[in-house]
Amino acid sequence: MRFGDRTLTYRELVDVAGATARRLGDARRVAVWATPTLESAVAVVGALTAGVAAVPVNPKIGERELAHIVSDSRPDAVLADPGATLPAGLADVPRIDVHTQPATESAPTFGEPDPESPAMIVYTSGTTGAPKGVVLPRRAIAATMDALTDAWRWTAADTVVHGLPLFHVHGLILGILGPLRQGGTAWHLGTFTLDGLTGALAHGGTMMFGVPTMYHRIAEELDNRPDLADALRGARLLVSGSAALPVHDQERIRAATGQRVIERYGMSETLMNTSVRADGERKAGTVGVPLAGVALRLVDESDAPVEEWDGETVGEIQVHGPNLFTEYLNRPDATAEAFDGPWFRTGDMAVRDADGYVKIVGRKGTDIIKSGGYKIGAGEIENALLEHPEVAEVAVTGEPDDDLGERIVAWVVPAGGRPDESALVDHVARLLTPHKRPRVVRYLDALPRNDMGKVLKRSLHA
Ligand code: MCA
Ligand code: AMP
Repeated sequence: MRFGDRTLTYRELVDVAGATARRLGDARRVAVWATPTLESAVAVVGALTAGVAAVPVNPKIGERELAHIVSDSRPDAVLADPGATLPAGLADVPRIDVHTQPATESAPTFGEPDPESPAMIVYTSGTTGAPKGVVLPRRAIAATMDALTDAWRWTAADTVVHGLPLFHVHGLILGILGPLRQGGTAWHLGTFTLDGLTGALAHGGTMMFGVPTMYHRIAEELDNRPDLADALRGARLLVSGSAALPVHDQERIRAATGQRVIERYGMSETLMNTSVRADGERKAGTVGVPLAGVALRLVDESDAPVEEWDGETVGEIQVHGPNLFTEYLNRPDATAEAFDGPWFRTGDMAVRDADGYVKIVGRKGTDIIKSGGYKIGAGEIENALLEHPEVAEVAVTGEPDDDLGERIVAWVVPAGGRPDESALVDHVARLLTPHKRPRVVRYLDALPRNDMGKVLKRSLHA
């Protein structure tokens, strides 16, 4: 495992993660202050070793969102880099500093916990309310990893390079645990930069994981960066996920490097569902075919299966398989609503080609925004803005953005005079998290509403 210049061999990781595991005692659940550091990765491997569920927490999290995660998940401790300053919202949670110096004591042995026991709880936004804790059992993580091993011809010879955050499935489960499952190398860049990426791919990286915003930034720079183009050309596999990769960016990367970036499609609740296979046809604009063990169907509005594989008939994607989560923590109502029998309702709308390739065409509702690969619920931002004294009414939408995929727009009816845009932006960043801040604020005298008083979001952009 490598973060910048700091590395741990497998032998060393077993020692330091084992030492961390030993300190967890009879904890049931621990928070991990998920800075992009070796300490965070060791904390998660330590918790997994001990069979204690880990709750990764965004280190830029705002006070309201942190309070929710702490009260909802009730961690017995928080694992952190000794150098990290923790916010007041964690003051009542015992802190365990994670050390990465291999110990001299012999490694303890831990039994393998029940495959159905929770490995991780990852918080994800919904259309309304505060984020929900997705309980991921060990079985789901193992199943998704093994399906990707097959689809990507992923081996111990691979070094995965990325600069993804460690508090979501993409960066943490795929980007750190994935390489460990293979016996290969995880190389985290600390933060995503084109220089860091170029250096890592030129010095042994064989695979890259990124969100479309990262590939867009690569595509924008390729003409000026022959070193970056060379580094990408030498990689075995470039993988994009978390949001749709525009065909235009994929084409620009292919023209400059000869590499066709492959897309895979997943969700916090389902881990990975589909992928273009490393050894399959690399069709642009599709998320490939269902992974081994994953059953996938499209359904119409009455949940009846759409049988056409004609590339035209749109349906909602439903999935089931060993890759699925167990439940939303403390939310049996939301868990029940998310399923149709064994089938999980993804809310993603898609078509299927004659050869089975899935193409995502949109989402069921307007209230989920994907910005920079982060999933953001319009409702949580609206609630935060309504707490601002200068806001009378508000609607939040996403609109297309070349860099972020979608940018968050807040449509505000002021309570009195027009509030300062940066005050509203900072208010959201402080309460929730910086990546949920509106990128644009537009002021209106009134929101368009239907006869029932419901805001007509689609007509806002018109
Ligand atoms: C800006 N900043 C602020 C404010 N404005 N901080 C406080 N208050 C403000 N008002 C700070 C930010 O915190 C950040 O700090 C810096 O300014 C730049 O912010 P931003 O413009 O938002 O960042 P960016 O550089 O444009 O980020 C683009 C990104 C990022 C790197 C692509 O969006 C990203 O990492 N996305 C990955 C999302 C992801 O992993 N999603 C997976 C979930 P600083 O510079 O210090 O950071 S989906 C998933 O897991 C499923 C299973 C799947 O399919 O993968
Ligand atoms: P999250 O809940 O943050 O895990 O985000 C999951 C959502 O990301 C999915 O429901 C999709 O809407 C979206 N997503 C993930 N991968 C892709 C992809 N390759 N193409 C389009 N959308 C994607």
